[in-house]
Amino acid sequence: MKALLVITLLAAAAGSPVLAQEKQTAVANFVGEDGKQSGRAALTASKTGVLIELEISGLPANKWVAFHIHEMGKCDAAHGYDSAGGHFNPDKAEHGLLAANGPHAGDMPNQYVGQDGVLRAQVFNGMVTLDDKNAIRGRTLMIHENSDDNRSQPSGSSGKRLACAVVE
Ligand SMILES: [Cu+2]
Repeated sequence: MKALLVITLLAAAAGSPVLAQEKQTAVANFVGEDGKQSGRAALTASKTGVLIELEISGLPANKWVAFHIHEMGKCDAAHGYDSAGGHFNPDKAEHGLLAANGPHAGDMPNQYVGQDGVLRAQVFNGMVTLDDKNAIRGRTLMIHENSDDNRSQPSGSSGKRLACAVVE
């Protein structure tokens, strides 16, 4: 009888919306080149990947820019965000969504910055999770100054790192 009660309580806890939400969502606050907050992302896990909704201001207007997940969870503006390391690449693949032996799990399509210098996008990455296999919680989202050519090594000639956010 006691065992049955324990099982019932565990089941109730597992079904709790509060606990479920803790596992399935994350946020990331972007900092720009000057180290000041410049945007935000909301991340939601699904059965097959992670949806990333983002809005970032202060970017070069009317331009395609690269968007990646980088490996290390640190955004140090003073050193051009080198602190974030290379792309998140758990499978040791080549860089590039169109590369023969790619892509990195952290590779994602280029995004367009509007005339107001604001990037607004919803991007789905089916190669990662928030907390399970290929987890990205504790890693970084990165915007570069140029578009990614989707092929060249190691990072698609995407240039300087303009905005960085740790997934929390
Ligand atoms: Cu990058």
